[in-house]
Amino acid sequence: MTADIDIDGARLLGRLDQFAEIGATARGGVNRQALTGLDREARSLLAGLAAARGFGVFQDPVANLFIRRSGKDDRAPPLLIGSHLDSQPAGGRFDGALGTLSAFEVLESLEDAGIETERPIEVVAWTNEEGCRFAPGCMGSSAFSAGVIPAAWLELVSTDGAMFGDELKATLEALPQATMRDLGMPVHAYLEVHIEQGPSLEKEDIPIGIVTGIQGTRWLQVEVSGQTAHAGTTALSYRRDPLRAMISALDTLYSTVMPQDESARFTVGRIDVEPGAINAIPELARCTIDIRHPDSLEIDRLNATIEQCFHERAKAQRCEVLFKRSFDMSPANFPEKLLGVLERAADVAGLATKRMVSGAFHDALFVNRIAPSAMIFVPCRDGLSHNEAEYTAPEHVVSGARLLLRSTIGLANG
Ligand code: HGY
Ligand code: MN
Ligand code: MN
Repeated sequence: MTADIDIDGARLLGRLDQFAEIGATARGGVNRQALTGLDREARSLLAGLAAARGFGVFQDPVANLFIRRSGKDDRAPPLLIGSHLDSQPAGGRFDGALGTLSAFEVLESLEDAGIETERPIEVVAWTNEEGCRFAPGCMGSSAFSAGVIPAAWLELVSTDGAMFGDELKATLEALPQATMRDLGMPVHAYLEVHIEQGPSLEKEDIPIGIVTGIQGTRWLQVEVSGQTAHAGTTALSYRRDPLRAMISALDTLYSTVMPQDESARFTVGRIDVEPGAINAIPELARCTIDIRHPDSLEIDRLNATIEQCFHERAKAQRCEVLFKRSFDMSPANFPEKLLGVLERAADVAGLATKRMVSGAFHDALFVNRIAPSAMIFVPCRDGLSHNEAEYTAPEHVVSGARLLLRSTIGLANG
């Protein structure tokens, strides 16, 4: 009965183009950051497409968006499929949108084929997966799985000066047609299609990655404070320059962390200095640090090394240093049972697969805390992501959605 059902590849590719116009950048990427007007525009577009197909549209208090297709047993916990619609500031058109729109394509294909599933199926677009406008990342999925929105989030100020609480309220109000539902619910299982955001599938010419787990991530906000003073009249012995301390610490960390451990990732994504005058020694130097590792003990060790290095270099410049942890995601593995479902479905679809760990974090990690979850990776050109040149070939877009359709039918009827 379901052997002849397939996704409509042209429709899916058209949807990707349609959503890529929302926040399109001059260099072919998207800047559709979480809880901005553009994010709200993308959510409204998806909600409108859903309503046009007669699907239910829901949102929860952290603005996760759910598109529901009923099942024979409508009281059964739904199968969730989806990803996110928010992007990086200089992001690509596939990161997040591919998984969300592939999931919507699955609903439409089931509807077109008139196939009724045992369980309801819900497409989900998680709020603020990227975490770059408001840290932490995965706010929607982590609040959903924890069943609570941390009160501190409401006071968070974004990189562009907005308050999270205000932006969340505006986002919820921008979708009056969505039925509000409580935070969290029983979920049968969760599947997410995503671009690999790394080079291995393309290098090995394999169309599908079966993601066995996700490495750990920790974000630090570092602030070094010294004394602002005149650039021309302040001799070296009088200077307490926080930027000098920061650059010295970062130089050591860049030269040691990744060169000494090829599994470690150390990234400084943003630096800012106050007061920022050309002729004044800085008072404050701030930077963000993103550390990743498959082993959580190594993340702790890296964190300690970073703090020690900064404290030493700050002391040498008679400065102070403060650390704030804005995101902490322990590594996790997905259940073998679900990996097998994906591999068998890929077999039937004639798609070669390889198992792999994700270097990027994803909402699936948090959903996996309350329901068996798994991810399907598709190749992206040169492994490039979080870059406007991010690209996945149409045949890989179609293969990922096709596997999602097959796995969804199996899980929604199993
Ligand atoms: O940063 C990440 O790993 C994800 O792509 N937002
Ligand atoms: Mn993503
Ligand atoms: Mn991303």
